[in-house]
Amino acid sequence: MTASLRFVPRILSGIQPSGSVHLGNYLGALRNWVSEQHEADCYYSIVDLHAITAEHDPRTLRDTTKELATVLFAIGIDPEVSCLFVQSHVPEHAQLGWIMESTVTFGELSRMTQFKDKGKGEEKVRASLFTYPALMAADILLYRADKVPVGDDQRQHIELARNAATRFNNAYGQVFTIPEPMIPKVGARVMDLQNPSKKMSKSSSTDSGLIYLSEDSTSIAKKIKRAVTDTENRLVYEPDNPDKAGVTNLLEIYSAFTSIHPQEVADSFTNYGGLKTELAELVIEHLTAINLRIKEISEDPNELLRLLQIGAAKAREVASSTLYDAKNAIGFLAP
Ligand code: ATP
Ligand code: LTN
Repeated sequence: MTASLRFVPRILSGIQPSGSVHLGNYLGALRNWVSEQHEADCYYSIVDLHAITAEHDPRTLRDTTKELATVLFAIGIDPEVSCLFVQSHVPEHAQLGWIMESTVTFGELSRMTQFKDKGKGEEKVRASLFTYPALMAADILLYRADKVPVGDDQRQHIELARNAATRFNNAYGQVFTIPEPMIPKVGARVMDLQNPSKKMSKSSSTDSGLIYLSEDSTSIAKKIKRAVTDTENRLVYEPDNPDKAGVTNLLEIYSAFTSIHPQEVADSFTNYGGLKTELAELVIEHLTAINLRIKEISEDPNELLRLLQIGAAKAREVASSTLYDAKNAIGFLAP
């Protein structure tokens, strides 16, 4: 009898411990991390090296790293199935990061829109914010990942990782797998509730436009009720109409939670108030369950650290083997 061989894809993704997890992270990326666990060989990283590309406070970084690990286990990352690790526990990332900085060009990095948005041409901006996409390429290529689940804002970075892998392979030999982005159809870009022309972001200056995964019900209801819409009170789904950005965002969040097409959601409500009330109920129902798990996991911090150590050991097995191949291909003398 011949065993049927099924190709199991490798997945790698990352999230920065730079603030609390919000609905954009969840609907754009993290939900997929959970659902992919039984379909693929998954490696998920809390990318703390990326979190020091902007000004930061060391104590806060340690706390948000633990908080993020807790949230990831709470939403359903299963340590028995997937590998969840902290990036700085796996030193191979920084080493391959340098090799990737020597693979991509200044011109390519200069074209990254995220740098242009966050760096704003300021003199004080950290050099690592500029080179960060090279480190992100290393994060992905170390695991020879086939797919990378991310929100739409990361599309350009994945393209850079693909170009870097192709260039390296052509120059020095086949070492890396060329990764594909995995971007959800709905929820790929959740917008700020107060400023719907901007994506919901941890680094937003005010948090009234963000819904955090650990937020309480009263505050969620209040934020959704106050979400900016428009003065027309015409409930239609017009994703390309910038004047309708607020209501489009609410319809798309509703759709992401229910799998009902945003157009159909729009047809089923007569006014913004009704849509907001039901959306708030949906979000609260979903997040209450996650919050209960967060509380349970927070009761045993040592267990959390133990699970992260196991994750790092598993990640290093794969990462060290790829790094060895890359160093050898590029011409470094083996010690
Ligand atoms: P910042 O906005 O400060 O850069 P962030 O909120 O984007 O931080 P990250 O750690 O950079 O958080 O992103 C984690 C994942 O969440 C990435 O895959 C990213 O694409 C996704 N993501 C972030 N914001 C959104 C959003 N508003 N809508 C959909 N996906 C998002
Ligand atoms: N750059 C990403 C976070 C990130 C990442 C990664 C995502 C760092 N390394 C590897 C996917 C794969 C961000 O800012 N959201």
